[in-house]
Amino acid sequence: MSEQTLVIIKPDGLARRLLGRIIQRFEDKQLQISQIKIETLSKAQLHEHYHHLVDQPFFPRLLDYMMEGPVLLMVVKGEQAISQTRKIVGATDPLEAEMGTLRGDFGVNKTRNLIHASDSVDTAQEEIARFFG
Ligand code: IDP
Repeated sequence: MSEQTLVIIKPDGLARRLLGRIIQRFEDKQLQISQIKIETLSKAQLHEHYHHLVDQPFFPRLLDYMMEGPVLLMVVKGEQAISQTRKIVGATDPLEAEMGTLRGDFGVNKTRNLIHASDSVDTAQEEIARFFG
């Protein structure tokens, strides 16, 4: 089934000049980038996006990381795009993520894990609406 999902390449992905290699992985898997933009996210947007984590001890660190610089936001479209994208991205902790996944290959630690991808049909819809209207 064709789906859409939201991907955010976090600030270090841009600072480390990894955009080309990251986007290539999605295109290699026959997924399509249907919308794309680069933007610096505000504290308010991040509170909304990470509302399920605001009470976590690492939340201030996550906010600082996500506001280090601009992020790249994109809508990725295709067959089972949500689960395919989560597979390409890998586990939250880059030390546990499989090699060959983006986090496994390029992630630094549990906070600085390079990339975000929606985790369900409902969150994908919500996140695409939040960032692309
Ligand atoms: P996900 O990004 O793999 O879906 P979530 O649990 O939704 O994982 O967490 C959102 C983001 O918060 C992660 O991508 C990571 O940047 C950060 N994070 C999650 N858990 C931890 C943790 O235990 N320590 C530090 N940062 C974390």
